[in-house]
Amino acid sequence: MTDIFSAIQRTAIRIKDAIDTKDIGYSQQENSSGETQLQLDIKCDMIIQEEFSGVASINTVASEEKEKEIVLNSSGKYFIAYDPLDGSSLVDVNLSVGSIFGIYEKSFEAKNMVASCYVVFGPRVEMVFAHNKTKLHLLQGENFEFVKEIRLGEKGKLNAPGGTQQNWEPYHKELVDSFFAEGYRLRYSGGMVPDLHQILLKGGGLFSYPSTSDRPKGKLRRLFEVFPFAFIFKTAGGDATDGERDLMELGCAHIHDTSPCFFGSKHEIQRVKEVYANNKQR
Ligand code: P6P
Repeated sequence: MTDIFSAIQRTAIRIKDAIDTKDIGYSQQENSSGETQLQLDIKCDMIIQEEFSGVASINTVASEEKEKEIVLNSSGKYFIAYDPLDGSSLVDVNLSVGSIFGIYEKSFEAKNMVASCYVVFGPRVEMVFAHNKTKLHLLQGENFEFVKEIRLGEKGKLNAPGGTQQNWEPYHKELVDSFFAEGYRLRYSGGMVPDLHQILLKGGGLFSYPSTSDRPKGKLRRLFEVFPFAFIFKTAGGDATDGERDLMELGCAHIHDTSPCFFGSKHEIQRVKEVYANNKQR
């Protein structure tokens, strides 16, 4: 696993340089989710594949920016799914963005996830790596230095409600509003990585990207985004659900499948499950 940590460290340094390059605009290509790719998306995807190609323990990679997975070394142990630069369009308005990595053994299935990681590119470059514990690292020069273990409180105070509000189910709006009525503070930038990073570092709360009328299966991708953060939150003492099931119990029929998702402290996730269960019966 240290070889993968080191490879991710190398990608972070190269991606930080790529982000600092002046605006390199949109390409003529679309990714598998039909989103027009920034040239920066393509560059970051190339950087990660290049660095991972040199790691003998990596068998296969799957990128959010590519239709299919790619076998790098058929005798390798690990399968890595990654989003090279999630929320890349936020670079144009100078907001934080991030790379997300899900590390699996044998196959791209949540039950086979053994570690996950993200790198957040903000005023500082930080990495959170979850294996047996969830650990925060800060980029100092060419190396990430360990800062601390991240543990979530039982209950938090931040609320990050994603998705287009006019397309929420009424009971989802009631759920979100109930937290605000209890004094939770709105913290939502539109970047999954910094929004979840803030909840992890500020002791907890709730991030939600539900099923909506325009996206009944949610927007966020299971392999590249949902499973990695579910693993991180659960390892840090929090929880993660699709409203009904534990996110880590979900399957994944296609590498670009999505899921409604909620990540947070245990108290908030319990409330989500209760509200969704009550409305399932209606
Ligand atoms: P919305 C960015 O495009 C992204 O994939 C995640 O980083 C983020 O959480 C979500 O989409 C934001 O989506 O619909 O709220 O703008």
